[in-house]
Amino acid sequence: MPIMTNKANILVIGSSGQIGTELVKGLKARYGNDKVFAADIKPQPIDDGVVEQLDVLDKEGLFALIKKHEIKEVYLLAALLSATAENKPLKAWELNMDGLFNVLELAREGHLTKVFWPSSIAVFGPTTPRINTPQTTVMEPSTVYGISKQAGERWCEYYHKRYNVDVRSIRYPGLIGYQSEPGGGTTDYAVHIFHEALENGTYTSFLGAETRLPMMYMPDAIKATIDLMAAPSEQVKMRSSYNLAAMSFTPEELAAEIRKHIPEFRISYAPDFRQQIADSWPAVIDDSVARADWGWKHSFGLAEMTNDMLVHLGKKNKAGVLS
Ligand code: AKB
Repeated sequence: MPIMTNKANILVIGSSGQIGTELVKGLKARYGNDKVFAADIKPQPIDDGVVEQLDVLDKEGLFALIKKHEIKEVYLLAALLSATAENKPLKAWELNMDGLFNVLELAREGHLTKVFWPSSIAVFGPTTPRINTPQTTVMEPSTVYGISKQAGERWCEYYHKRYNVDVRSIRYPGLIGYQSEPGGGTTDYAVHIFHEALENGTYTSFLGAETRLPMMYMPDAIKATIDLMAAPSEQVKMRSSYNLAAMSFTPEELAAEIRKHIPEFRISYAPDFRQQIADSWPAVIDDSVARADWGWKHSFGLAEMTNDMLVHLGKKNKAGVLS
């Protein structure tokens, strides 16, 4: 049974990705199966519904889908993440910016009432304070992904101020979940490590042992996203994007936490080009503004997240390492 009724029809674009896979389930649980529609450029089958094929760069196709399902709210998750974007800078700029413009324009034209667009800790750069990075601070991103997110934030704020578009956003930290694979980010190691620990007992990290980054367990991220979109408009004071935090750890600290469950687990380090990206990002985020404005609160720290990941992945693991 859905928790809430009388909600507008919702479209999740990028529904087959790391966040989309879990967000569709979370939205259906909150608002009901019949209210939530999924679309992706490469649709993956889901248990309880159809996934439409959609390239968000095709504005006419997007508009047709919005009309077909009487969509009023869009969660736009289609994007190239930090590591992939470094290999395809122009493609990343096109997808990350034009996809956003297509959705913002449909909202400006009055076809949508609310838009969610994800930003990232990648909006910060090497000149940003790395510890307790404030909501408002120096932002000189050095990656294509970060530049696109920084520009996107400015455009979201602009569309809100100039056209009254109700657009809301979160600067996601690295996200960790057991239901979906990450796709091309710098923080992906924190998901891969669990799979490798359970399957092989070893993992080679592409970030160095002491690289501290902000991270969040997926159930917290999904709850934050849905809660932000459900918050009364006057509580959403930041129309660029909100800092959001739950935990910060290094690969070494994560490995030590995994070893509490799998004592024989071993980690080694072979940093690659993603090290430079990680080094340009904050280590610890100050999210007090989100907590004050719309009541954000995380539930999972390092120990709780690690335990939950291993329980869920362990159950799926044929070798039954944890059972
Ligand atoms: C990435 O690593 O690119 C993403 C992000 C922090 O936005 N997970």
